[in-house]
Amino acid sequence: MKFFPGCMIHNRYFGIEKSIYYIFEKLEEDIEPLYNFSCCPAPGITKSISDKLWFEIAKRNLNLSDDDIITACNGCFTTLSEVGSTMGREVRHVIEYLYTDKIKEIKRKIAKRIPLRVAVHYGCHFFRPSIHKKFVSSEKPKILDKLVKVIGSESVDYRYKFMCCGGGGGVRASSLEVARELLEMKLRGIKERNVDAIVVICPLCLHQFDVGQKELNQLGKRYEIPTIHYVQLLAIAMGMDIEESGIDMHEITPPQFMEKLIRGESFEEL
Ligand code: 9S8
Ligand code: 9S8
Ligand code: COM
Repeated sequence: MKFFPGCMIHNRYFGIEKSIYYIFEKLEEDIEPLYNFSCCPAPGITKSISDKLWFEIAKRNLNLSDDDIITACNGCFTTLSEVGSTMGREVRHVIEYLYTDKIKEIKRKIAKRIPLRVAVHYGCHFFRPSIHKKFVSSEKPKILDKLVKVIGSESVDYRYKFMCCGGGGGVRASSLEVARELLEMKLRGIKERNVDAIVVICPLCLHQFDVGQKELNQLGKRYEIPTIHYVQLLAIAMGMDIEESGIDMHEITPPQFMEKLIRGESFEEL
């Protein structure tokens, strides 16, 4: 299996990459980096400029290896799985892989439970459009809610749970005001439910929730909800050092959250 990190994980959120290697080692599954990759290219931006450019660059990335490819970014998953399907190649999102192939194994490899109340955010490209995402419900997916439960956390529903975070499709890059408005709609719904954290499965969603809250706070708002990629949370639950997960590089890291991550709940306490 080859891991395709894409631009954001490779350059900014490498704790996500480290977490994946840690998880795969614990699961005794082989995984290697895909060398010489370029931007996938991003579906919301490149595809809207040129279908052909989008297709050809994705094809080059896929042709770098004959192995199965796995990704932890929703945008990369959309591009590579859609182009891959025309070439007879299967590309998987790590969350779908962990849920479908490894959920029992994960249960056995948890070193400490992490009892948090969390708001999960799927992100558009994981489950839409339904014609390309047949493995999951495009109306009301449950995969992530169930994966969160496996590590001892509780997933709570909130307003606009299945709405876009406002970061993708070039919105954050081209129109920060619109991106902020969408983000705040989500954040208000999440804040009402009084959660410990937001759990995402895409580095751009992570960026939008984390850096986006900091930007809102600079405008006089008050949001302090930490955001974490599911693989970071899982790696910590499997025993990885919190520093390795890269969470301390995120903007919003309230001490009480960090403590809960470190402490967890060992099985003896249960
Ligand atoms: S690569 Fe370049 S911009 Fe991005 S992170 Fe995920 S989607 Fe694919
Ligand atoms: S939601 Fe709507 S387009 Fe997306 S996948 Fe990640 S970034 Fe957040
Ligand atoms: C979002 C990717 S994960 S893109 O901005 O829509 O291309």
